[in-house]
Amino acid sequence: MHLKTRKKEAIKIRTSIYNILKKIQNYEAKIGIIGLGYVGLPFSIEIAKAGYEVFGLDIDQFKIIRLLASDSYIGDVNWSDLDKVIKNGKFNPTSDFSIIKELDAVIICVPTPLTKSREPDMSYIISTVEQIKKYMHKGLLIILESTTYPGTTEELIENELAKMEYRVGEDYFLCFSPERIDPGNKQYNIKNIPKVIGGTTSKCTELGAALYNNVIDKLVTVSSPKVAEMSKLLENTFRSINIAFINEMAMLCDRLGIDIWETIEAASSKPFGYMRFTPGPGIGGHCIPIDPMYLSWKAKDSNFNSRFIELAQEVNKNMPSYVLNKVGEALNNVNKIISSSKILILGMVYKPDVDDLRESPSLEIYELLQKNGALVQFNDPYAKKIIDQEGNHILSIDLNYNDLMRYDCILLLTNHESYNYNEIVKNANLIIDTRNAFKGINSSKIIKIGAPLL
Ligand code: SAJ
Repeated sequence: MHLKTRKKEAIKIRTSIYNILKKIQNYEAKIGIIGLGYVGLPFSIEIAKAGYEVFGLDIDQFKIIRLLASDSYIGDVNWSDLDKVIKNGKFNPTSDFSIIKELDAVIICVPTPLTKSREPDMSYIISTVEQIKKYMHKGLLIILESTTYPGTTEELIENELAKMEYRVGEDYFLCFSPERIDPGNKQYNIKNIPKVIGGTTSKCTELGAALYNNVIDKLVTVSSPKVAEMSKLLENTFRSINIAFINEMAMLCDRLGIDIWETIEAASSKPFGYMRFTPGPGIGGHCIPIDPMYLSWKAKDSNFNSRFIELAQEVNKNMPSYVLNKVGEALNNVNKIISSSKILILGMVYKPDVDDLRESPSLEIYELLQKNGALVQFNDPYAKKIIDQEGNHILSIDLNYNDLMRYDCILLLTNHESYNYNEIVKNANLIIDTRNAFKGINSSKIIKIGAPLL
C-alpha cells in the first residue's frame, strides 16, 4: 500500500476509534448481550441501569417472552429492576440476531459446558460467532465472557473474522472478560466485583475498558485475552483443588478420630497464610466442577499433565460415596442397615439458598441411597422437584418437623438458612450432617462427616 494511502487509512482508523470511544463514553453506544442466562441477564440489567440501550439476544423464545413480561427466571434478578428497564426501553430482549448490524458492541455470555466425554463443548460459542459473522460490520466491539480455555478468543473469534478480512484492532475490537458472578452472594454483585478485561490490542482494551468502566466499579486490565481467560480458570481451579484438599483432610480426620470442623476452626484463627475451606458432600454448580476440566484439557493439548486438577476432580467426585459409607456406618451403629431404612435428604441444590441443581452432589447421593435399597425422600425449598436417572419426576416433600421421627435418618446435604436446626434435632432419630449445619447443638443423634462416630 502506498505511503499516502497508508497514512489516509491510519487516519480513518484513528477517527473511527475516536468516534466509537466518544459514543461509549457518552452512553450513546448500543450494546448487545448474547445469552440471557445467570450471567447475561444480570449484566444486561446492570448495563441498562447505567444508561445504555441494551439488546438482550437469546435463541430461547420462551426467555424473551418472559422478559418482555418483566418475568425474571434468574434468582439474583429481581422483578422491579427488570420491569424498570423494560418499561423505560433501555433493555430490549429479542431473538432477532440481525439487530447486531446496528450494535456498537456485543458481549457473549453463552454456556461453555462439557461434552459427554468431559471435554470443552465450544458449540455455543461457535454458533454465536456464526451469527455475529452474518451481521458483522466495521467498528464493532466484541467481548467474550464465557469461561473457557486460554486461546479461545483468538482461535474462535479473531481467526474466524480474519477469514472475512476483518483486522482486529482496526476494523473491529476484541476482548475477553471473565464473569465472576457468585449466585446468591448478598455482599458481592456484578457492579462491585472487580472485573478483569484483556484486549487483543491496546485499542481493543481501551474500548472494552471504556464501556465496562461506565458499568463496573473496579476494572483490572491485562495485556491479552489469554491472560484474562487463564485468570478465571486459575481462580476456579484454585477453589476446586482447595475444596478437594479439605475433603481429603475430612476423610483423614474421620479415620484418625479427630473432628475436622473443630480443626478448621483452630487453623482459621491464623490471621495470615491460611484460607478457610470446608468439607461437603461434593462440589456442584456450573463452574467449580467444570472450569478446571477446561484447564486440564488445554494442558493435555499442550502435552502437559496437570496432576493437581485431575486429583482434585477425583477426590471431589468421590465425596458422595464417602457420604454413603458414613450413612451406612451411622445406621449400623443403631443396628440398622441402609437397605431397610427410610431416609430424608434435606437440601438437593448444590449450595445454600440458591435455586440451582446443576451438578449437585445431592442428586448422586439420592441415586446411591436408592440403589442401596433405602426408601429415600427429599425436601428442598429451592427445588420443588428433581428428575432421577430413570427420568422419574420426584417431588420435594413438605417439611413437617413432627414427621421427622418417621425416618430412620435425616441426611443434611445443603444447609439452607430456612431450616430450623433445633426442631430437626428435637424430632429426628438420627442425623448425618455434611455441612456442620448443627454447629453449637450437642446431641448424640448428630453424626458429622469428617468426625468420628460419637
Ligand atoms: N464448596 C465446598 N467447600 C467450600 C466451598 C465450596 O464444598 O469450602 C462447594 C459448594 O458447596 C458448591 C461448590 O463447592 O457445591 C462450589 O461452591 P462455590 O461457592 O464456588 O459456588 P459457585 O460455583 O456458585 O460460585 C462460584 C464463585 N464462588 C466463590 O467465589 C465463593 C466463584 O467460584 C466463581 O466466581 C463463580 O462460581 C463462577 O461463576 O465462576
